[in-house]
Amino acid sequence: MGAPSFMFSTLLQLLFASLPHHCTLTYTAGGTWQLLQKSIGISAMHMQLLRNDRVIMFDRTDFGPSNLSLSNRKCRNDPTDTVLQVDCTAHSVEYNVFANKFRALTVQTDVWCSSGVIMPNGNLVFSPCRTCDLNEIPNGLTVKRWYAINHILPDGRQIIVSGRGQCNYEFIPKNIVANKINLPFLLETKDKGIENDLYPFVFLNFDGNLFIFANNQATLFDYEKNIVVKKYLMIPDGEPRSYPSIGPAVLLPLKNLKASAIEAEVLVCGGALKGSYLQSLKGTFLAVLDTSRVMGDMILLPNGNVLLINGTGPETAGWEQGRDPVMSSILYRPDNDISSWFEVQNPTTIPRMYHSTVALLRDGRVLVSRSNPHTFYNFTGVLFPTKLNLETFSPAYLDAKFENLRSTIIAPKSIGNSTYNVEATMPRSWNIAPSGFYLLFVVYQGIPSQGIWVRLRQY
Ligand SMILES: *[C@@H]1O[C@H](CO)[C@@H](O)[C@H](O)[C@H]1NC(C)=O
Ligand SMILES: *[C@@H]1O[C@H](CO)[C@@H](O)[C@H](O)[C@H]1NC(C)=O
Ligand SMILES: *[C@H]1O[C@H](CO)[C@@H](O)[C@H](O)[C@H]1NC(C)=O
Ligand SMILES: *[C@H]1O[C@H](CO)[C@@H](O)[C@H](O)[C@H]1NC(C)=O
Repeated sequence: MGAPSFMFSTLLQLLFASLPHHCTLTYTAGGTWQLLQKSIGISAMHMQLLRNDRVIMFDRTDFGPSNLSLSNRKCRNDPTDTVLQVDCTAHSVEYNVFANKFRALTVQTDVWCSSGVIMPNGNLVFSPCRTCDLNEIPNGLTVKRWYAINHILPDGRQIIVSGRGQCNYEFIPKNIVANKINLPFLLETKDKGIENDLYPFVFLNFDGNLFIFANNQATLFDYEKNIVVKKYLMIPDGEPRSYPSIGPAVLLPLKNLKASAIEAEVLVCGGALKGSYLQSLKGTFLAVLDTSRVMGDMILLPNGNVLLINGTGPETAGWEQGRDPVMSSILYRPDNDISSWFEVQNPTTIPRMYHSTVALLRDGRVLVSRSNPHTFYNFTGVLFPTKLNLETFSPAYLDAKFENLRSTIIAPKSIGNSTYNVEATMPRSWNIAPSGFYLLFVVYQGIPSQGIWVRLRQY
């Protein structure tokens, strides 16, 4: 894989999925749910799969004890914590996917409203290993950022965008001069009195620019020159999609990578009406934004479909104000005809409200955890009790009836009678796939193999 030496025409489209009013939902009752752990002791606000098939999960630390002891490890000692100054419980765990086991990790600073990204060497905040623990970097950022977003860049750096009161961005490793750079787009999209520039949706476009979506509009941004390359039309109803309206977004699979003009599409799904949170505090639930749901999670599956999972009905996002948990996940199949884009999957029994998380695993299952609309861990006397459990959703492609279609990736040497040589073309640009670890799947007739970890690196 060489250095990027070509230009694609820039054609980034926004796709707004509207459910259920504009599109037909197909009921396929696909997929199965499995409870993996009744309690992992913490409620996993953030989850990240690592290259050793372990998932790092963490929660905030400032709400008192969790349900998992730190055992003989160093207790957290924070004189400024208003709830518990010496805390000997864990707020982070490492989950071993294939052993279905977890162990406590130590997190000393409050990671509430944080964000993270895997670096090209496969490290999150630390090198994944069997026994190591989190290693915190003092003053890792130039400014304090709550609700920021990170993205890996073609050259291996990461960019961190937004944060409360921060209409700017910065890099890790830090720029030697002026690491904090203004991003006026975040200021322009702000509604009065509402911090809707938080957790913006950020994707790397194939032309090297960043696609940034905040509130109800998007821009294509050149972060090196600090210039707006393109402004997209405001979404048709003008209602907010990003935080605090909390509709998720996903970059759909890039196709025709060999063609001279490729097209990138970002799917934004969900969101709540402007002001709905404040209204709900006064007891009024504005149930009108007909874009599916809020606080859902979206995840790209190996076969290019998107799973929409978790969340609540369309009234409002955030804290105790969520109602009507949506129990059935929905599969979005972009290659289908528009009449069968959305398929409702089998429901489960556990509502996933504020702060739920999902992660795709190497075997094609989707890990689902957490739901905690409360400031504390409240297990009784509340509408939606705090969930400390862990479960998986297995999309229908994992059904036993598809076993005969499932490919197996074997070591290149053992090519034998019933095996095939598959030729894979690496993306030609680091913009499309920045160096790092990737899951590689072979998909045959929509049925993915188990993934293997591959590493793309620049020499
Ligand atoms: C967490 O611990 C509390 C207090 O010991 C207990 O009441 C509760 O059942 C535990 N919850 C879970 C999900 O383990
Ligand atoms: C939630 O838990 C906290 C801490 O244990 C407690 O102070 C609070 O009253 C609980 N809230 C409810 C609604 O039970
Ligand atoms: C979210 O995931 C949980 C997993 O427990 C499930 O119970 C719930 O039904 C899911 N919600 C949606 C909208 O699919
Ligand atoms: C090839 O076929 C033989 C006999 O049918 C079988 O024993 C062997 O395991 C097969 N090898 C592979 C790699 O599938």
